[in-house]
Amino acid sequence: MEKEKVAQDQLSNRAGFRRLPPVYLAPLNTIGAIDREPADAAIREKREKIKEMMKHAWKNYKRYAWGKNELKPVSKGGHSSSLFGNIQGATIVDALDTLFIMNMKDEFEEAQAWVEENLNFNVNAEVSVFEVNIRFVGGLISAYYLSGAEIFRKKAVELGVKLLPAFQTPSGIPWALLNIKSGIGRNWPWASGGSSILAEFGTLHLEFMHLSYLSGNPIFADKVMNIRTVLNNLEKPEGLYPNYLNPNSGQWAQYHVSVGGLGDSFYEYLLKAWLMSDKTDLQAKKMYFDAIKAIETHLIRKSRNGLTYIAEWKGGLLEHKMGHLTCFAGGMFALGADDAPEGMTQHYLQLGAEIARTCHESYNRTFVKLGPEAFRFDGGVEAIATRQNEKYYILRPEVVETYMYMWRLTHDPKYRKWAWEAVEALEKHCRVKGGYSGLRDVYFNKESYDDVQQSFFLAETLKYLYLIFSDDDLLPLEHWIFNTEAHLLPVLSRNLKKVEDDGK
Ligand code: DMJ
Repeated sequence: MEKEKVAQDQLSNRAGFRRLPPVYLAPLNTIGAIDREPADAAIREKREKIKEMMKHAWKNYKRYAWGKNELKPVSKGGHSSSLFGNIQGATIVDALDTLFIMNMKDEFEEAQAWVEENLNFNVNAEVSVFEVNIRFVGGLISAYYLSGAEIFRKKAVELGVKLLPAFQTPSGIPWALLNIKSGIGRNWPWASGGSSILAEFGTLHLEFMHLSYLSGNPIFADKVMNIRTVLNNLEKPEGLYPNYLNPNSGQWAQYHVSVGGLGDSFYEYLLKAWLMSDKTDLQAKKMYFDAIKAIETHLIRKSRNGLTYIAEWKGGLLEHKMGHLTCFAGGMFALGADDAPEGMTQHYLQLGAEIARTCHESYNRTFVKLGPEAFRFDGGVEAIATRQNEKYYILRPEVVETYMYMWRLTHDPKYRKWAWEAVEALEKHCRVKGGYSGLRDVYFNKESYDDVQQSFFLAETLKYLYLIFSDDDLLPLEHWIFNTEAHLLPVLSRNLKKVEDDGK
């Protein structure tokens, strides 16, 4: 009751809110969200194959795990992850926009019907604020902009309100975990000194800005702008952002810096906040370019044989390891290149290409041609996992995500070639009768399945692959921002009002 009251007070007490500038959204369902066949027959065929993969993943989820969060493709049942508490239907919400852009109308409609009838946030559930935001809030907002169906907007805002109590900490840096019934938050027990995690609280910005525009309530934007202010005001060691921040003191807790797990999408969201604001959010731009400059100085290295990699920084010492998660950074560097400080555009495009190459090597040096969770550059090895617990592949998207940006921005055919290699490897080693499964060891010549079809396989991996074999006018990058789960958020254009007025 107390939590409900706080949420209600926050929503009704509009007087004290700073007004947001008026923003005019693109007319729904217009800009490049409608399917178009590529002219080249060979490309069309490849794209069709990827759509068939989506059908296989969806059909089996529907048959064996409908309404559950994820599918167990080998044992053919539902898989529940503690990340969503007992919120259900992660695969359905994560898949919505992929179904839409692949023109899978019947499947989209059955997913929408499930959301209307069954998606329920009135549950006693402790959830990961980050995961629920990127998958559920992001997926619902994206489905709303693509389809115009009001239910998605309503559900996104309803969930956004449920997440607000997470911000009730002395610094306003949110808790990682929140019970969405009681409104009680806490941090991961393993996180250094009770800290919140940079990649988690730093990956709310895009969705929360849209929640404010979609609800007409600035509270969501205020919460994430406060996170921005706290981070901007803090002293940064060597210009770097540590992964751990204590929400009580508002101070860094441990000097561990990573562009992979625990840090990754914070940097991505700085860049995308700049792009999504139609390049008006100058603070985000500055923080992004300052951050990647420091990263380049302190974390990026070249191996003996010329592979560029991004290491992890621990209080000044480098661990020469790069995570699969870190591979998204190639696409990020390339996406931001155009707006780089003077003379640096080519440099960042090149850096993106080098990271793409390294990540491709990490795939190419395995038996299955899909990359491990982490690979190392020490002890005489390059781009190879040396520890048993780093050899798995869980259908992650980051490498094909980077190929997608590199393809769009350079049209170098090697990215389509590499993407196709990944498709063939997925078909050969991850496809099973009941869907797609992750692998326990990518160097082993006999598949050992982890028996999980991750929801991000449908949200991200298959979407990025499909886009690589589509024309550039399907979801043009100037109009759409992909959240970190590949959900689509339109640029909040400052010119649309003018266009509308001129058109009258
Ligand atoms: C996804 O949920 C998102 O891409 C997130 O940013 C990182 N982890 C997974 C995919 O690997």
